[in-house]
Parts: sequence; C-alpha cells; structure tokens
Amino acid sequence: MRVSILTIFPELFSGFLGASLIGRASAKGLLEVDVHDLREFTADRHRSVDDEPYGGGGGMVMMAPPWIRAVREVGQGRSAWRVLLSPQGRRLDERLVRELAERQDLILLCGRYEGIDERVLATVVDEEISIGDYVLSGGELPAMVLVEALSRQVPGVVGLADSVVQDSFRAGLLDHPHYTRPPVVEGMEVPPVLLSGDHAAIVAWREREALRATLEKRPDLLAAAELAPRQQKVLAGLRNEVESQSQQKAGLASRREVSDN
Ligand code: 4FV
Repeated sequence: MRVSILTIFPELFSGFLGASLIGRASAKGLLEVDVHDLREFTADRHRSVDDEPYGGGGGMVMMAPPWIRAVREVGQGRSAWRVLLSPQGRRLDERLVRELAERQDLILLCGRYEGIDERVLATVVDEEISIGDYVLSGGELPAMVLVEALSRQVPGVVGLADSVVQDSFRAGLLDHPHYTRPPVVEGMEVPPVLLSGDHAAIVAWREREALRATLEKRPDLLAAAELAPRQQKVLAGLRNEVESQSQQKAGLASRREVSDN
C-alpha cells in the first residue's frame, strides 16, 4: 500500500510515521508513506500557497497552481486515487476505509486556511473525505486518522491481538467490554465467565455484550449490521431486557413521585 501526503506542514507527520504500528509497517515494507511540502511546488520566491478570497470576506484561500503541479508531479506514472480531506467530504467509516484500502495507491491533499480554490477539485481530486462534522485548522490530522485506519487493513500490519477489535466493527457492531488484571478494582469483579476457561461461553458472552453495547450506545448501527439468526435471537432478548428495565425505572420514578407529593 502506498500513500503520498501533500501538506504545508510536513513536520507534523514525522512522529506519527515513525512510531508504533505505522513505523513497524513501513519498516516491514507493508506500507509506503511519503510526505511532500506543497511549497516545493510554488513558482514565486515567497513560495506563496494562499491568497485573498475573490468576493472578499475573512481568511485566506489556498491557490490552485501549486496543488495542481504537486498532485501531477507526485502522481506521475501512477494511477493513484486522489483524496482531499475536507468537511464537505463523504464521512469516513469502516466500510469506506476498506474501500480505500482496495485502491492500494492514494494521494492525500491536506488543506489549510478557509479552504482550497474550487478548481483544484475540478482538476486533480477524485474524492473528498471528512472524518467528522466539525472544522479543524488543517487536513493533516484527518490524513493521519485515515492512514492509521488504512494501515490496519494491510495484511500483516495488525498483530493477532489487535485483530479482535477489528473484527467487531467489521460486523458493524461496537466492541464488547474488556477486562484485565487486577481481578478486583474498587470492589468491582471481573465477569466470572471470563475466568471460566470455557472458550465457547466466553465467545457467546462477548457477542452478547457487543450486541448490548450497540443497542445501548449506537442503535443506529443495528439497522445496517448483518446479524446471524443466533445474534438476532440474542438481540431480541436484550431488547426485552432493556425494555423491562426501562419500565421498572419508569415505575420506580412514578412511585417516588407519588411518595414525594
Ligand atoms: C476536515 C474534517 C477539516 C477545514 C478547513 C481544514 C479543515 C481547513 N477535514 N475532515 N472535518 N478540514 O475540518 O476532514 O482548511
């Protein structure tokens, strides 16, 4: 997998690309990430990359010529998929990460200022991608998020231990709770099944708790999740459980109300 990054702050990537998973993946040749300073592709002696917006208004806009030159030169001889990180983009999720990983060759454009001249999108951008509905000061952190998520799709990058996390989202569900030593924390014990050594029971418990967490925290995910009949049965049971619990709570509240009056 190859990823080229275009930015006016290449130094922001050194720590990220050198450390942990990404660092190891690059060292193993599983992932190739090259970072380019956009100013290398400017023509004026001030190496300008931004200018005032036509039509006035605050802030500065990134000029098109440096971007067009940069994407074309870095993309020379490649059929790279060219992605601009921006709030106007398609929301990044596990499915989109897997889609991009299939492409094997990406060029990421990291914007700054108010944004980039629209003619860059019309000439050298294949897709806009957003990591979330909030405005950052630059596309560098979104690019790092994307590279991190992509790297986990490359076979051999994620060790066995990590793959468990991967799998849960792969099925479109949230992850089950995790426990480790010490066995008692603030008087709270570890669910006994996890200490039972009964692998089948542990798998069933984790599946059930992943469904419970998704039902409680992200019920919207359930609509798109491909659930096996076994899981649908467990989920139905959990819905009744949650339903009866909320009825109990409502009952308690109304009784407390009566007693308070
Ligand atoms: C962003 C996001 C993001 C917008 C203006 C950079 C900033 C500045 N990118 N997902 N959310 N970008 O806020 O991807 O140029």
